[in-house]
Amino acid sequence: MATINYNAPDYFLLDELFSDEHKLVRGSIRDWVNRSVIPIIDDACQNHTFPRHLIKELGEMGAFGPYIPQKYGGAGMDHIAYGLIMQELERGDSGIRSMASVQTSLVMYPIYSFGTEEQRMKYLPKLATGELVGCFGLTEPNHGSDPGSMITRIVDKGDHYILNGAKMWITNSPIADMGVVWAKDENAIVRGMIVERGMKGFTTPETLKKWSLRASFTGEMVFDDVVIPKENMLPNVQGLKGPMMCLNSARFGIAWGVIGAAMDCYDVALKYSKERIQFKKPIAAFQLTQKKLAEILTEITKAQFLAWRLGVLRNENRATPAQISMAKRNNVKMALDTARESRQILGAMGITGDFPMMRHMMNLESVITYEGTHDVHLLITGMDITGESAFS
Ligand code: TGC
Ligand code: FAD
Repeated sequence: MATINYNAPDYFLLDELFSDEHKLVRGSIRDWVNRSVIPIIDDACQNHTFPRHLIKELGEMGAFGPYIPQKYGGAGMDHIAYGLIMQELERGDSGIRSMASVQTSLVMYPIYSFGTEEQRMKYLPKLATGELVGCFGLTEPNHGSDPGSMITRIVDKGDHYILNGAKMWITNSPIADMGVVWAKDENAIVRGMIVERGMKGFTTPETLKKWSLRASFTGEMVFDDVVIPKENMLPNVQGLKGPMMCLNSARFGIAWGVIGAAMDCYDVALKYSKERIQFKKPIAAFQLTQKKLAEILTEITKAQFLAWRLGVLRNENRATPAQISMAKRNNVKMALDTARESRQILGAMGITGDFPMMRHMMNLESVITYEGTHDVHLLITGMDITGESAFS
């Protein structure tokens, strides 16, 4: 069943808190998702491929770098607009949202925040249109939750650097034209740099057989004595805080995005429950179905308010990393629980590709793992409130 007749749940009239610009951008992305994503997304997932023709359309829709200034090809909008775009894209599929959030938060953001003016002008406008696709290399085969222990290294050779190492689980690496990569220098300081496809010794093998985010490319980044020109180094940040600041932006987008997946599941389950007759009654009339629907809507509503308040704070440059962690953790778990519960309302029909629940549920298993696992975010909250780090 296509979800084009979508009724977005807004139980507490949150719409009244959004500006006309917010509603306009949300509406245009929602229409685009109805038109370009919903009709093809199940096939794309079944075929384990990202619908690459959507990249250019995403660029035209302003989904890449919405908060980046217009001078660099972005839309110069605020963080709530970014969040709403992520929400609408993830209603379509987490893989589509991943494409846009990696391009925005993990590629455009670091080049804008830590790059030179030349780097900004060279890459950002083309990333904004989708002419260039980027990726972000932080995780390594043996260093996931603990990126500070990374072993990928750069060595300064005077007029260039030599990069050696490997990154794993990298969204878009198999199709990316370039990547923002994090590696340690001779002094064990984390540095960010731009690596381009075609550089000798740089390969991006694809990760296959995923049961999650099937409409998204994932792969490795392997560096074997890759020559990195000096002008590709991001000069304006050093240390782990560089990649972590990118993650703040991406986690913020996820906290909003997953609400879209949950809203989709709720809307489909509610409609189905009114149409499906068992024991001569719509299943919506049974108390246990009502309990599921009422609890789902309650949790969606709480997540919507958390995201909205986080957006206000981020617009005022007051959102802390720990607040972002809490919102990412809470909202992803809410969306995963919603996908599971709403799938049950559909009974056997819920396991088919005619409905979106299983696809969202499988996608959300990645979302609850990447950008910091559920438990890592709990420990970040624990550290913030106790002042004690459970990591080291
Ligand atoms: P720790 O000693 O706590 O911190 C080291 C330095 O980093 C700073 N920092 C932050 N700065 C800004 N924002 C944050 N959120 C920050 N978190 C830490 C910190 O202040 C310190 O700075 P300085 O100047 O004092 O040196 O670091 P730790 O080694 O103990 O690790 C802590 C921990 C667990 C919080 C962190 O490493 C973590 O969050 N781990 C999870 C890793 C993660 O999220 N990886 C994501 C990879 S990218 C990805 O998944 C993309 S998916 C894309 C998609 O498809 O959508
Ligand atoms: P591990 O760190 O090995 O963790 C395994 C388990 O141990 C988890 O349950 C974790 O919570 C737990 N654990 C670890 N440390 C602690 C602790 N201190 N206390 C308690 N429990 C702990 N990375 C990128 O850099 N770029 C990308 O574009 C990217 N895209 C991704 C796309 C997909 C589809 C996926 C699945 C991952 C992607 N990642 C990416 C990697 C992702 O960020 C990591 O998978 C994640 O950070 C967790 O690392 P790990 O898988 O190595 O798990």
